Amino acid sequence: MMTEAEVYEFDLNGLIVYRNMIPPEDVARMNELIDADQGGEFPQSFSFLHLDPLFMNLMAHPKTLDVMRTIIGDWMRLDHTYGLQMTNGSEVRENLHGGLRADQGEHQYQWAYNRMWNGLIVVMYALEDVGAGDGGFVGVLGSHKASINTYKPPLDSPLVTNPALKAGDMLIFTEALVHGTVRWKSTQRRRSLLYKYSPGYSTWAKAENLETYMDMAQSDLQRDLLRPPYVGTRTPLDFPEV
Ligand SMILES: O=C(O)CCC(=O)C(=O)O
Repeated sequence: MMTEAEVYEFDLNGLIVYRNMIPPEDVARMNELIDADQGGEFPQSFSFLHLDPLFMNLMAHPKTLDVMRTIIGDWMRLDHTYGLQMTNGSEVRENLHGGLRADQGEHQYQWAYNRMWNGLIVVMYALEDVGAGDGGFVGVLGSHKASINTYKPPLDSPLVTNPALKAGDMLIFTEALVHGTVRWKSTQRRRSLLYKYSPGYSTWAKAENLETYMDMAQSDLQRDLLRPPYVGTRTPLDFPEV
């Protein structure tokens, strides 16, 4: 579970970074697998979960699930995954989106009974370094608790933060945070893997899209993470030791 200091930070900001989540040799292997799959193409958004058990294992990373237990609770499920990559030549649709109760109210952030309650949560792993000001992911710290949803700051506002990450780091944020993308400015490429998790009762993406991955799951834990949303008779995950 998250420490009190980590909960404080996530509550205050709506995002938190954990360092060194993927060992460098796995980062290198993942990049190789993705490069091989793309065969010289460089789509801005790509799928990867089917490419190798490494990616399915990352879905069930013990530390990540332990953190998500605090953020979502014991009945979490994988909602959907995709990769994002950019070069400084990529045409990026710069934007801010999300925010408290956006998307039919799904993007929620609330405290009740001494814990937080969340909707869709993004776990983003960097497979390449992101320097401050490189661009890519941006967020408005604290906006998951904003009282105004008719205004979003301009992208060049000092309220818009561009967190720095090293390859292998993990950035977690709630979709209730106002966030988005800006143009990539570094001469090195951006590449991130996004694993999005929901409470067990809800889904943001079409839940049936996950069916194709069931056969690739390596364990009951992975199969349980791939379950569609439901409540009655749902059992909590058998969490691995951290
Ligand atoms: O990382 C990015 O560029 C944006 C990600 C995003 O908008 C999202 O996960 O909803």
